[in-house]
Parts: sequence; C-alpha cells; structure tokens
Amino acid sequence: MKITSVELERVLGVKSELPKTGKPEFVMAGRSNVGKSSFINAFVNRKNFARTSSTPGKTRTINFYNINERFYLVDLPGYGYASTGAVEQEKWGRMINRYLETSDDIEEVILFVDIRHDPSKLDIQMFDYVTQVTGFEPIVILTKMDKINRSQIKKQTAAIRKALHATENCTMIPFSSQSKQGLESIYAIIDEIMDAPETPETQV
Ligand SMILES: Nc1nc2c(ncn2[C@@H]2O[C@H](COP(=O)(O)OP(=O)(O)OP(=O)(O)O)[C@@H](O)[C@H]2O)c(=O)[nH]1
Ligand SMILES: [Mg+2]
Repeated sequence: MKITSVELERVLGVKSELPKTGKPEFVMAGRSNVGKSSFINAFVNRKNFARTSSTPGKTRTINFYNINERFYLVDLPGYGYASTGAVEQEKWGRMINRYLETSDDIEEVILFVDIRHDPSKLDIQMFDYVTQVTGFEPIVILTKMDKINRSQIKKQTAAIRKALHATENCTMIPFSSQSKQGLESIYAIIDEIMDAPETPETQV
C-alpha cells in the first residue's frame, strides 16, 4: 500500500452525532497506552500525526483518519484508564457501543493488545463483544514487539490467542511502531480486503 493522502477528517466527542462516511471503516480498539496512536503514525509514516503519550488516556475522542480518500482508520478512546473516572468511562463505553452497533460502514475491527502481557479482562470482553456485534473475530495487532525477544514472540502470540479464546483462523500480527515490523503484513491485509469484490451480504 502506498499512502498518498491522510487527513484527520472528523473528531467526535461523547455526544456527537455519528457520521455516515460511506467508506470502509477499520476501527481500532484497545486499552489506553497500548499503542493505537503510535500505530497510526507508523501506518501513515509521519512522526507526530496522531497524538501519542506515555500518559494513558491521550485519545479522548473518536478520530476518523481518511486514508487515500479510500478508507478510514477510526481511533477509539482507549479503555481501562482508571483515572478517567467511572462516570466518564461509562459514557464513553456507551458511545463506543453505539458506534459499533449502528455504523453501516465498519469493515473490520482491529483489537490492539500489548504482546508482553496476557490480555486483561477488558480485552477479552472487547474481543467477545466485537465478535458478537459484527459476527467476525477482530484482527488482533500485538503491539510493542520490539520490547521482547524473538523466542518470546511466538510464545506470547499463542498465549494471547488462547486467553482471548480466539480461533486458529483469527489473524494475529506482532507489530512494532518503532521498528515497523508487522506493518507490511497489515498493509497487505487491508489491501486484500479493499480489493475483494463485495459479497452479497454487504451489498444490501
Ligand atoms: N517500544 C515501543 N513503544 C511503543 C510502541 N507503541 C507505542 N509505544 C509507546 O507507548 C506509549 C503509548 O502509545 P500511544 O500510541 O499514545 O497509545 P494509545 O493506545 O494511543 O493510548 P490512548 O490514546 O491513551 O488510548 C507511548 O509512550 C509510545 O511511545 C511500540 O511498538 N514499541
Ligand atoms: Mg491514542
């Protein structure tokens, strides 16, 4: 995939109306600090395009990034950020559910999990929820692979697959926004999805 244009086109707050973009949306979910915004920067090959931070809870909006005028990467606020407060988390939880349950343009959900750790309860819940709502398992991107050694990567990937109760068919990609390892596989998957002819189901 060649990135020819990127634009942060819409930024939604907790009460915003949901847009109908009419283009495939690749939705990015994961706990706060897992590396979603860093992934976007690697994906579009720009250092500080999406705001990243070592302080969790940086992304407090739903951000629609228009890529090549062809599809969107949709960056959801990270979950599990304790100091956000229960009421705020609840509000965002409802907004995220509303979006996942009502958008007509969601093509895939990508769940981000830190490769170093077993998935949290919230990760497992999110994986199940997405599977339920969309009818498909999310694609799982395992972030921060540069922080562990090669022999651990395989082991952790298997452990995370097991903990999520994901099938053998579930796509899991170890990734590093620092070394860009995994990026080509992710481009290839998105290209493949974008180039696939529409199935009768999605034509309705
Ligand atoms: N070593 C390493 N650090 C990473 C990687 N991805 C993200 N980080 C670091 O992890 C921290 C959090 O990254 P973000 O991209 O801001 O995380 P986020 O998922 O967008 O977090 P929220 O916006 O809070 O939901 C930052 O300090 C990043 O530099 C990676 O692949 N390797
Ligand atoms: Mg972020």
